[in-house]
Amino acid sequence: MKLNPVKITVQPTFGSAAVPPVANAKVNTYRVTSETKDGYDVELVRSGDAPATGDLVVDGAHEKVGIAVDFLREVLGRNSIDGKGGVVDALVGVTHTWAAFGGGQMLLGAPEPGFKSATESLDVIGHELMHGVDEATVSLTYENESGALSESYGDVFGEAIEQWHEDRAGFGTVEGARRADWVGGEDATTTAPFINSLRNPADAAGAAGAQPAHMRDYVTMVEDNGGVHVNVGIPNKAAFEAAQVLGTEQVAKIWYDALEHRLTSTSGFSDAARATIASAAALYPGEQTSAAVRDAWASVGIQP
Ligand SMILES: [Ca+2]
Ligand SMILES: [Zn+2]
Repeated sequence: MKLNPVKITVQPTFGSAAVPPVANAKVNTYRVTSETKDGYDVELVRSGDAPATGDLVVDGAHEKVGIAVDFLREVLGRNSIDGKGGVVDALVGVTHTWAAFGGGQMLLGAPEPGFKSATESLDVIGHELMHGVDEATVSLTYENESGALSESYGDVFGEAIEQWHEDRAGFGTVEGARRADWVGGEDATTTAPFINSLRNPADAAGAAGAQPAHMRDYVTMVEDNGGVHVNVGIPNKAAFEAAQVLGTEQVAKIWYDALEHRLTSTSGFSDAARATIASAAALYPGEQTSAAVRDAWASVGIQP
């Protein structure tokens, strides 16, 4: 998959740390004006509640990042990426990536062959924003199983944010989870129908190719940080299966609780199974919910 192939660190020429936190975290969107040896020079093009600029790239970035930040607050009770209400910086016109999160910033580049601007795609923006939440919490090591988990958090929450925004009534229901697309990047691709599929990971059309959907098909490889965009299909499928039984809202809350409270930077798939089962039991008393999570992981060959 094409999203965030590398962790990128940009030395900003401005400092969001200098901006005091606000109750409802706001988004500042900047346009890159020139590249410097340390990063980028930028201009502020839309801030907070300012009206649309009419520039589709600027407005697409600003509004979609805003939706994702609203999701963090309203669904997960998390105040911004850093959990402290910090302003979220989005940069458009970045030259070295299509879409990534790095150095505390959302980085959005130009269209590429086969891809429109990522600013057209809420699930892609949600995916990248979740890398920011991962960085601010567990900071999953970006290789092998822990790296694939980081990718999966991006994919699962990209879909959850999209479902919450597009089908609010269905978000908390099993019916909603069943009718959701569960494919990533469908609004940003021009040749393939989507980048990846949580429902059928083998259908992935991203750069990394088909993804496994079961631990017996785990791919051991050196490239792609140990196949983080390949083996992501396994935890993605587990989350998808859990949502078919519990609805997407519960899965989002359970997976987030595990990230916030139970995972460590070196956690693998079994750890994630154990953590999400424990989070399910903590958030939803009774056996049913945690059993559904356990069954979902078992269906992809992962035992806690
Ligand atoms: Ca989608
Ligand atoms: Zn990613």
